[in-house]
Amino acid sequence: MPKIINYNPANIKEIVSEHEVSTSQELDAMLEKSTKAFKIWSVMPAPKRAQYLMKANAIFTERKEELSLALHKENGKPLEEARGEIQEIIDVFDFFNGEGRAIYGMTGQSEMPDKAIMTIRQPIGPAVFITAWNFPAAVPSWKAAPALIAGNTFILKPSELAPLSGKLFVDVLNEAGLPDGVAQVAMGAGEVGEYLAKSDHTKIVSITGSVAVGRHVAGIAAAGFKKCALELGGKNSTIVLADANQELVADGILWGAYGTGGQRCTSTSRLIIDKAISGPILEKLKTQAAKFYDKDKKQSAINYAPIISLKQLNKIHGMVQAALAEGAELVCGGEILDDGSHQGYFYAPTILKTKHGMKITKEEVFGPVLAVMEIDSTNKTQEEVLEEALAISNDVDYGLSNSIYTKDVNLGMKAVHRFESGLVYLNAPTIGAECGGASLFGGWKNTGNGSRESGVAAFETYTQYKTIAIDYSDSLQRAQID
Ligand code: UN1
Repeated sequence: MPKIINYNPANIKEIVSEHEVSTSQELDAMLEKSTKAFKIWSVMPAPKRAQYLMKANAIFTERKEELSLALHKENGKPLEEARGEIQEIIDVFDFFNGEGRAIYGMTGQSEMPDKAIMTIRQPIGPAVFITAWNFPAAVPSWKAAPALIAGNTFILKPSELAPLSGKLFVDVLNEAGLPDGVAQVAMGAGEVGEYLAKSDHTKIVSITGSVAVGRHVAGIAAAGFKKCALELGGKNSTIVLADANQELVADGILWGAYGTGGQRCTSTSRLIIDKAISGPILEKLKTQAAKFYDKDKKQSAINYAPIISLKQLNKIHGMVQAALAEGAELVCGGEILDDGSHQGYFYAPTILKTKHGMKITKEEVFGPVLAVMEIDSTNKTQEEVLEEALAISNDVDYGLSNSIYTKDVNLGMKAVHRFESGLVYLNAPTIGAECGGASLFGGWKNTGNGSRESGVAAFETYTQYKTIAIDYSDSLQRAQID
């Protein structure tokens, strides 16, 4: 029986967990169970469903430290960040549990007398979640909370690079007493996700991953007319105008570009900056970035995330090398951090001075690499500088998260409206999206297909509309005729 061995990427000698890969017979049994459980779960009143989820949230809260530690080990992100991720589950559940009383529909006005028209939202059926390794606990919760509260069941297929947190997440839900088969987990690589997505039992597919995987699975979903939610890559930028608070910019870029080792979909990978102020800011960034590791020992410090795998580490290094060959200038970093002990997969926080159009300014790196593009502001108004910066920012295939630093409210608001992305920040970094309510997560262009997660719009994925017309006139009323 093939096995998944889950290593700690910060200490590759440590095995965090082992999992059997689900066989096709096991997957078939899960799919059938999911359909059966849907019959029970979907007819339960939503406020009652919320009670189960509130119980689960009490367990998440109680076990926050234990779950954070497991996540810290399997993904390698600093414990503080892992705690933030478990907190994200708690926040998402808090929000959607309240929605158990608020999955609103609408009422309208009939064109005929004594007739009422209303539209309600109902669950769709079993869902399959295919998730990535960078947020192995929070992202499953973004999908599961709205899916469950709306009355759907699910099977989670976590990334084989970080499967433990997804399994623990589903375990907690079951411990909270969910009916058997409502929440399940399947283990394996891409083919397991594909098998589940293809099944006739599956009515919803939600994926967080690469554009290539998203395109492939979306094709499968489309052929089966299944609802499909995609949350794919990003090439996020921060624009910095000359009047920005420089300390704030340095702190924001440092966190945006190097938090989680640059392995967030929302990570800052491009800095578009007025040349008049780039010197001191790059100097600040260089000094701060150096604190993430010991240059002599080539070892990472405790507050810095490793790269998830050797394959990713080599890919990142390859992209940096290619950028240098294309004419980029190395400001700092550009090396694999290894003192010879091969303990973990760390990459030095890297800054490259680039020109817009180079490959590194267009393609997602998913690592701690910042491509800087300077705008010469000599004889230009700040408005003209902003125009140039926005043209560069928007000239990529992705549209997840962008930000701008300026104290000028007019220019700031202009940018907020003109960025082509689902998330936009003013005087804040591109990472750290909040959850719930009006805070929706998702992107434009190749980042997705318009679906949104973690906020109230997630119900677009997990419910279908039903319009009900009630004629109490006791006569035949013909629409559009009488
Ligand atoms: C992701 O990278 O896919 O906005 C999720 C953030 C986090 C979630 C990122 N709350 O940075």
